[in-house]
Amino acid sequence: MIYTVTLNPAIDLIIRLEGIMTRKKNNRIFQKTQDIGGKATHVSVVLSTLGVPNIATGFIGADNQEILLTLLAEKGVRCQFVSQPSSATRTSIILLDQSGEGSYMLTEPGFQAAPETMQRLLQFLQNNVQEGDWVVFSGSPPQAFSVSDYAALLESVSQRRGRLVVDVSGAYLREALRVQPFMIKPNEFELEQLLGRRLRHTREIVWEVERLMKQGIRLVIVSMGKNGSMVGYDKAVYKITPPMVEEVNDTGCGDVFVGGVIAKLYQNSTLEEAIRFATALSATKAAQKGSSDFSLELAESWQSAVRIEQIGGVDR
Ligand code: TA6
Repeated sequence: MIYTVTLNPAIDLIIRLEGIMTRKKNNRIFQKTQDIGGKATHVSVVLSTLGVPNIATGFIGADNQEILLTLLAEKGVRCQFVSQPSSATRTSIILLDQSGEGSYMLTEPGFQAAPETMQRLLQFLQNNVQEGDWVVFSGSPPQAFSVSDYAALLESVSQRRGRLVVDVSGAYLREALRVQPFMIKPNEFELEQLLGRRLRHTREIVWEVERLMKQGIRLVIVSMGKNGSMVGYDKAVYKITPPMVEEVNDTGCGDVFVGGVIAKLYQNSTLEEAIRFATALSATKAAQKGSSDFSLELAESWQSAVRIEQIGGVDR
């Protein structure tokens, strides 16, 4: 079983504007839609679409939970969130104009998780996670969520010999490295934040991927948007180049990538097969209007356009 943990889910409000967004001008909206947000929720959408058994959990604000739970149910996702009373699940506003330059994302902080809510999630993981299960922590924790609480959730999985996947930033990522997750997926900025310095050349990223693998992280992925990703696995480091696509909405591409990698590895594909598929699937997400849409059909045909080249390795 795979559990996806979204500690701060969101309802994405996708707003599409006529023309190019301009200050001091009436920027007219021509489309407004709601979609799934919060990162690990997107991973569950990919897993459910591919028929991989998974449960979406985490925290959810009771006041408006039906909106997100309905969106997830429509995508076939089985949910067991910890619902916090008198709290609202936040909104992430995704602004898209017609410049083709990518989205603006405006995210609310969301509600603070009460101690009782945290304990309920911890109890859920302790009662359900079994050896060999995957547990995916993806997305920012709620405001004021302590690093020690985050560590307690990770430890509860490690103690049950679950396979940890962590896609988070800052102090939470630093804490996650301590329990040696199976997989991490920082983007370039999050990796620089972790190191406290800029990474100006590809070679520097390769070195850091090699260093993280030496620290015991089995699968290190550094996502680089439309420039693809750097992947470290089994002592080798690969540069992954995605197919070129006409971008409609870049929101959620990283999460679809994570879902694609996990789904394929769970189904015993090789790493190359998993990365090739996930890169193509993530590219199809960029070509869709929503936050959680992608195309399996397009991904199948785009896989051959994904370039994978080894550019480093721990023993090279
Ligand atoms: O990665 C895409 C996305 O999940 C959006 O759907 C939006 O909800 C945002 O990221 C939330 O990011 P955060 O890091 O605040 O959890």
